[in-house]
Amino acid sequence: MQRTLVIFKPDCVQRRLVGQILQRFEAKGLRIAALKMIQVSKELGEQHYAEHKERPFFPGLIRFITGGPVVVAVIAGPEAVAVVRGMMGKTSGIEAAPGTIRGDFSVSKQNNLIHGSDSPESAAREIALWFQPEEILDYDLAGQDWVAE
Ligand code: DGI
Repeated sequence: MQRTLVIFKPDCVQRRLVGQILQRFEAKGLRIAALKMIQVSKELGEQHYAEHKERPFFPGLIRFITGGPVVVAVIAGPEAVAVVRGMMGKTSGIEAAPGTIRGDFSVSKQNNLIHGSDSPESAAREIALWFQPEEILDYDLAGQDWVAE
């Protein structure tokens, strides 16, 4: 069982797509381990995207991620990091394959609806940044044996 951080970005909330996209993760057989809506501060946005600090798009990216509320989740399941990345598709919605979240709902590189951690190491860092340990729940799901062995 692995955990990954998923952010339903401000464009996702504004376009009323949170439910539809969250549903894809549930239908896949992944599990919601934590979920909340927050207004991202400039400080949190800059910490989250620290690796892009020197990139020309960084100021716009911070304006975007702080531009409206987000829904943030910890999603858990077998190989959850890679499974969620695959479901998201390429960064640019123009290049992302049909059938992926970005491929189906985005035509933008910045307004690409969703963030998913890119490695187990990033997931650990990002989950600690966005959630307190007591906000993340471990629980049994009825019928789990029918989802994965
Ligand atoms: O992990 P991803 O979200 O697929 O992509 P990433 O970690 O390389 O970049 C983080 C976010 O930064 C991405 O979701 C959108 C934004 N971004 C990345 N490259 C560009 C960009 N935004 C603009 N405007 N232009 C870019 O080239």
